[in-house]
Parts: sequence; C-alpha cells; structure tokens
Amino acid sequence: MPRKNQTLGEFIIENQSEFKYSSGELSRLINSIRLAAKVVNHQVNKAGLVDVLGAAGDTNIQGEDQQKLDVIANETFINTLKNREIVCGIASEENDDFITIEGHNDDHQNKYVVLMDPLDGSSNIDVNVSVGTIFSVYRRITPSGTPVKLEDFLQPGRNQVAAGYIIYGTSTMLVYTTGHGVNGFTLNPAIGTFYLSHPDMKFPENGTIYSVNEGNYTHFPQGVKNYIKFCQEEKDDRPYTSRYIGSLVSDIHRNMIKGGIYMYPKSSLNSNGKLRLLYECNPMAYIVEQAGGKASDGYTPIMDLEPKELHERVPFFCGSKKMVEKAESFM
Ligand code: P6P
Repeated sequence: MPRKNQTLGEFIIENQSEFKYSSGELSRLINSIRLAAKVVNHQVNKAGLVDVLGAAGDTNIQGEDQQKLDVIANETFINTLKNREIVCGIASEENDDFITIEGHNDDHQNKYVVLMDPLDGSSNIDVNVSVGTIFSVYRRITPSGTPVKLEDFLQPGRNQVAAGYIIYGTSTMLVYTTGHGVNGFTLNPAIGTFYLSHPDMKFPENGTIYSVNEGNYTHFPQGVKNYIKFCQEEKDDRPYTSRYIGSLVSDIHRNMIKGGIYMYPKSSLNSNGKLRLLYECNPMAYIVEQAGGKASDGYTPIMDLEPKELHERVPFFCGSKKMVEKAESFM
C-alpha cells in the first residue's frame, strides 16, 4: 500500500512484485526515467537564464521548430535509457524514425520499447508556462535477440506495461502507472528526491471544467460545437469553466485533480486532430483509465485503436468518465 511521503525509490522496490514477468528491468526503467526527469527539470528551470531558449534551428517531423530544450530533453531521455541496458528501441516525437538499441554485446536481448514526447508543449517554454514529458512502455513482440522492428512500436495502447508523465510546473511531478493505479511523486529539488505526494490518484467521475482550443470552434464538427454550447449553457451545474493551458500534460493533470474534460477534436484544419496516438494519447489514456477516467477519439476507446504509423494523429477526448460519455453522445 503506498505510504504518503515514501520516496520513489522505496515505492519501486516495495512494488517490484507488481511488475509481472519483469525481473527488475521495469523498475530499472522507471529509475532511469526518474534520473532523466531530474536532469531535464534542471534545464527547464534555468531556461530563462541560459541561452537554451529559441529554436535549435532544426524542425521535427511535425514541421515544428525544435526548441533547444526539445533537443536537450530528447537526448537526455534517449541516453539515460540507453545506458541502463533495459530497452531495445525508442521512438520519439523528435525523431523521424525509431532508434534501435543493440544492448550488451549487441545481442538485442533487452525486453522493452519506450515511446515518448520528451518535451510536450515546448512552445510554452518562452512564456514560462509549464511543460511536460510523456512516456509509454511496451514489451517487444518480435523475437528477442533480433533488432527491434516497427511492429514493436505499433502496438495498441491496451498492451502498455507502463506509462507516465513528468510535469515541469510550479513543482516538478512524476505521475505514472504500471497497471495498478496511478501515483504522483513530487520532486524536492533541494535534495533531488521524488516523494509520494499523490498516492492512488483518482479522476473525479464528473467535473465542471472543459479544456479545448475554442479558437478552432468554427472548424469543429457540428457534434463538437454542440457539446461546447452544452458546456456554456446556463442550466444545472453549467456553465462549466473553460481552462486551456495549451500544454497537454498540464491540462490533463489539473483535470485529474479537479475533474474535467480535455478535447483536441478533428477539424477542417486537422482532419485527424493534432495529438499523436503513440506517445501522447495512448500513455495519457492508460493513466486516465487507471485513475477511473475515460479516453476516446469521440467514438472508440483510444487504447483499442490499431496504430498504423509511428507519428499518426487521432482526435482526443479524455477526462472525467461522465463528461467524456456526455461529449461522445453529441458526436
Ligand atoms: P493548440 C502542444 O503543442 C500540444 O501538443 C499539447 O501539449 C497541447 O494541448 C496542444 O498541442 C495545443 O495545441 O493547437 O491548441 O495550440
């Protein structure tokens, strides 16, 4: 049973037995995420002071300017995971293709693949708004001892063995699940230790916050427009409050604590929405469902979708179960 103020290290050791089939690699994987999170947190927090702001000059596969911190965060997580001999492959929003990791003696014996968005919401960095890292973990499905393949990454979200996010906000938190509920750990930067501050996080079944970029309203499908009008109607517990930070991790984290729904629907501007299935929607859906919430593309549970390509986008509705079900009824 999680104990408040337990350290992340103690928590991992005490819950090691929960990681089925794992002889400690998954624990070591979470530990490597913990280390990388501290390094990136340090970089994010000093962004305003040192010349790490501004685009790194390149653009990623999404055609987005790569902020220097994007590049630093990506390299930090990749190198930390590589050094720990746990993963056989990594896919990242910042890399066009997946990365093969040979492991010890190039034997490709490592069991896990990690998919990640190393610094989501990075356009907020220059304006000092919180950003996040999102990660998703699967066991490889192709034979051990061979190089990892694309199909190891294109697994439905139901196959995840772990998922989590780090939110670099007023405090830095690591929130993750391994299929036994969701626990939140807050970093004490003075000593570099994460403490269990939010044990057994639960998504309120209902809520009065809706998060969507209403600037796209005229481009939304009619069902989405009707749901937004429902949220704004003066009736019962409505109008709801509109809260949209423009940082997925921050919007969902707030809604998980207070109750609410986050939406990034398809529109005439983005025919499949903007968010990526593999390293944004699936990991957030795993966390949200483990906390008792719901996540879908408006029709189908996100984690039931069969991925077709590494960077594919899907419409995303996630949050309090009753709010997502209400929104789906308008679709
Ligand atoms: P828009 C950040 O770029 C992101 O991927 C999510 O973190 C965020 O919720 C969304 O895009 C914001 O997109 O189009 O509303 O600016």
